[in-house]
Amino acid sequence: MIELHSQPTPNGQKVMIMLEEIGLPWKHIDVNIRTGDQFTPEYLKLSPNNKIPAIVDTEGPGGRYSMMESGAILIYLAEKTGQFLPKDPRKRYDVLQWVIFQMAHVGPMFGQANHFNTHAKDNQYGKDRYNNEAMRIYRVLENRLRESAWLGCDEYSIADMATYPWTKGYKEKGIDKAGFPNFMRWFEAMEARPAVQRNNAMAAEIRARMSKAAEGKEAVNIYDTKDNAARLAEATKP
Ligand SMILES: N[C@@H](CCC(=O)N[C@@H](CS)C(=O)NCC(=O)O)C(=O)O
Repeated sequence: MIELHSQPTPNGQKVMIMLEEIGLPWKHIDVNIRTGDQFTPEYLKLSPNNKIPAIVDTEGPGGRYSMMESGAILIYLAEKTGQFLPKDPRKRYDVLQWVIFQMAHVGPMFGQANHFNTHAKDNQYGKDRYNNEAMRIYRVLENRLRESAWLGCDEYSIADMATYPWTKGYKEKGIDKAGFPNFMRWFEAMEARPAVQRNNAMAAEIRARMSKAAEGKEAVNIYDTKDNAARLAEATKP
């Protein structure tokens, strides 16, 4: 059994898609980062960086095994099941490059763009820096998908699952078929997959359940980095 300790943000959803694709038994354990669940001592044992997602594999290497970092989790699940990370060395390294591109660029830069657009609207420098970078990254995706059916290689892989949830806001960025035809072909192919459709439905259900459970609880400002550092220090005091 795989326990996914998470919330359906893009980083949480990429693991949900993989779990739906591989068909291992799994369950979602809600960790609400808006009410500070990521700072409990129990959760910090799974994810010392106080971020979601984390998994626990009750039948991992040497027994119960936990891990953090969504890219590492995707590679782990691919290797555990022999699915969505090709065995052929060239294809395998191609897929790993694009998984790491997602982890190093798509997620962090799109995340910063969302942050400045939503929480620092007066900061023109921040908005320009990250919105421009997000557009450059969409161009990298378009160029890759012009030469390759899927992001990693000619097969659907964990690179596609890692990237898709981060690109759901493409319309707000002005991305369309005229300017980004290969990205759009790929995005539509992603949304045609039953596992992706199940993820999208489940993500909405889990979000509703978590919002209800959070009613009346005090919120944590996850954008207050000073408060985050203090919470981590307090939770992990020797
Ligand atoms: N590189 C990490 C990033 C994880 C991450 O940033 N998670 C966010 C939600 S998408 C989070 O848990 N934030 C809570 C916090 O900052 O306290 C991964 O891919 O797993």
